[in-house]
Amino acid sequence: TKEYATLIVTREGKVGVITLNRPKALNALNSQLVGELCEVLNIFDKDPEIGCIVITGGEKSFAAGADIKEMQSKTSVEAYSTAFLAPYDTIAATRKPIIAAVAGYALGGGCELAMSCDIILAAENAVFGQPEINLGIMPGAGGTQRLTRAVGKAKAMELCLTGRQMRADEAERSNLVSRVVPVESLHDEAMKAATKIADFPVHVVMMIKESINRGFVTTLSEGVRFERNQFYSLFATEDQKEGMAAFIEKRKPQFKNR
Ligand code: CO8
Repeated sequence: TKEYATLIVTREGKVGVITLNRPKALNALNSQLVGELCEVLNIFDKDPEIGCIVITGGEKSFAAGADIKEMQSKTSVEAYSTAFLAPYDTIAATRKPIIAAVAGYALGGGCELAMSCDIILAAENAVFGQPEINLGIMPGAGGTQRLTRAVGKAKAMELCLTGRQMRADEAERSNLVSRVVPVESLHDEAMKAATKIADFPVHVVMMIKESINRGFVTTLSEGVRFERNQFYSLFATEDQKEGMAAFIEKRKPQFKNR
């Protein structure tokens, strides 16, 4: 893989790992980092060898938000005409699952980045928040929307309106994160989950992700109908025949599309 200025990109088996790497700025998300991140996500998404993606940061900071030094002098005309935050749509549009493995700060755009992923795994020292109000702005990359869907209105309002930061245990209680693990095992736990996912047929994994996400943008009955049609379509696949035959023959399935 090519070298990136703001990321460390590796492949561990079928898992693509992206480590945000601007430690001196606590991984503040400048436009170069976000551009590189989108580029790598596109590469992994298209690569048939890759079944799952992990995005992580450092031990002290996952990402401390958008780069304030870069944003400071922006005008609203500039922000609008260059579609400043549009790259965030690329992250959410990635079709393969992304695990955010979060240690330390996930603030502002950092919290929004984690929430654009599919599973958030938190280290015990993780801190989540939308502190934009302290800067005279508001969340701009989905914070008011995704945080509310994850933790409910009262807590999202409180976090966005006061800028209060929430620690890992509270984030777990509030359903923002799937699990909390010790800092030193964050990488291994993320890799274990990602490897497990990447060993399943890629098309099934992608369909499950798409189906769950569809539920957020449509009604329950449309979501259920969408799910059902995808379910039916899987009976046209070799992996369905293999998966069920293997169960009945009491052996491990040898999936094709993985
Ligand atoms: N942008 C730029 N630089 C930053 C940022 C940031 N968000 N966060 C930290 N840094 C820099 C500091 O300026 C400092 O640099 P220097 O050494 O040159 O002074 C270095 O990182 C270390 O930071 P601190 O000395 O402040 O470290 P502390 O351990 O004392 O504090 C904190 C850590 C609490 C995380 C503190 O750095 C902080 O409050 N950071 C800002 C958090 C914040 O407000 N984030 C929200 C930003 S706004 C935003 O995200 C809008 C979302 C829009 C969508 C996203 C688009 C990409």
